[in-house]
Amino acid sequence: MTLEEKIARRGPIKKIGVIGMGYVGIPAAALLADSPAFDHVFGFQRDSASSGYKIAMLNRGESPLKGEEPGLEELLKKVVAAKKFTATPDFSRIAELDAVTLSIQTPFLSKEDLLPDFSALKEGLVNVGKYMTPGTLVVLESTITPGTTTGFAREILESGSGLVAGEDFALAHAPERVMVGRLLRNIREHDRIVGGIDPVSTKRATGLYSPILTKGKVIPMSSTAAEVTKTAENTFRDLQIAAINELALYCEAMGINVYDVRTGVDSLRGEGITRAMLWPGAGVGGHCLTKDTYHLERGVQQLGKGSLDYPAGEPSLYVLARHVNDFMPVHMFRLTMDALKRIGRDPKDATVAMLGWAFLSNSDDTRNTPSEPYRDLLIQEGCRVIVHDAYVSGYPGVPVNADLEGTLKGVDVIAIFAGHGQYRNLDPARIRALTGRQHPVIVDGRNMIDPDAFIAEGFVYKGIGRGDKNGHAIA
Ligand code: SAJ
Repeated sequence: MTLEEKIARRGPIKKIGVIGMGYVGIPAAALLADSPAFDHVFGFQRDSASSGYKIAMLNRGESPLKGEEPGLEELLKKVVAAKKFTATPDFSRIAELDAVTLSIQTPFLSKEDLLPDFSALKEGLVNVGKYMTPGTLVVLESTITPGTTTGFAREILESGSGLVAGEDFALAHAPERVMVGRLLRNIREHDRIVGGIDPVSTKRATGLYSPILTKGKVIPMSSTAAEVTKTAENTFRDLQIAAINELALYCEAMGINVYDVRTGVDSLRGEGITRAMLWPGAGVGGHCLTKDTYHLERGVQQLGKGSLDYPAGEPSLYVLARHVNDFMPVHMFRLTMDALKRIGRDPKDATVAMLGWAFLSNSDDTRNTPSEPYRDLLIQEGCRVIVHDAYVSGYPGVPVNADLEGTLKGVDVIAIFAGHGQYRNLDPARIRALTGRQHPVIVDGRNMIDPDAFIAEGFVYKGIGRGDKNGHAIA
């Protein structure tokens, strides 16, 4: 019997499992459970010391995700009350399911050696392989190295179940494309890349996602093409950010304002011309752009097997982009040191207030925040550093204050690292009074303030891309 026949005998997908109750798995499970197309969704979460607490919270209809996620709490309450969603650590329930998705973190152990840490994903796959039955659909939503779905994922599932992918069960990659703060909207409205290991698997996976898409549509392709699509879209975004960051560094060196240049370049529109210039800044953080380039690099190394034709001795453009973006917190540090030199302040006697610890504006997400390397450099230099972020309730080893004015009292330097709305209305006179300094320093890493207003108030100003202001006369 072919896989198609086994799936036809099983009938439409009714019972689903989502492994990994995090930023990707929780909203996906809630939307699938809320769909009239499906009967029940299990959210699988290991009952570990660090994250076992999520199980009870979810079964009370509460979201364990920090930060604003519009509509998520209401939806969880609804599907729990309707008995359509259950969170559980009991992986044996997989035996009764038609489809299982895996949304598990895939960080890197070593970016230099392109060595990802797939241990959590492999553990999830082992659990699926142990209990899955013929005709089941398995979908990887995590961002993975190209070749993973047809590679170790397939092997682990086949050796655990004794079944054969493409004959006894369907297997696909349908990468997540969510951003914190708009998880539900992104899943509903973004087009969904669905890549099966074969057309039958693609068709079965399409049946899983179509019912929860409102504006988005399914874009079918092979599983490897889907893996490259996801890693490439983040790599290209990172490259675009590196391009404008490099331009910002050039503009500083040439004494001009990168935002004038950006407005100019951006004005060439129409006739299919797009000059999509993104925004320069203090760095690139998050769980995605900071690693997906390395998944792509690893993929071409593994799948390309030496057949890549590329200029000899030249580094990968994408990895170079990573290095430029990783340099931006270092540049912020150098701007800070320059400014302290201008006022003759020894860094060992200086107090720096960092505004923003989250990697993204108006969010509480601190994964791979570019604020951390900057803080580390300052501390190495002997500076005293205090951090403000109204969204972030805590961070291991870094006290984070919610009181802005309290944070600014008696400091020498204010460094803006996140684009939180609160930092757009900073009042130069009030802040200067709080610092009690004649010439406080302000380093703007997110183009949040008007340099002239602060310079006129006696501040020493530094800004990413502001070569027109960074050498200003001190008032
Ligand atoms: N950043 C800049 N300049 C910009 C845009 C962003 O410096 O013009 C910085 C941000 O401050 C942040 C980092 O880059 O530190 C990442 O920002 P982001 O807006 O890319 O946020 P992510 O990483 O949460 O979201 C990305 C998105 N990918 C793409 O748009 C191609 C999102 O759609 C993905 O779902 C997400 O990665 C993911 O999960 O892969």
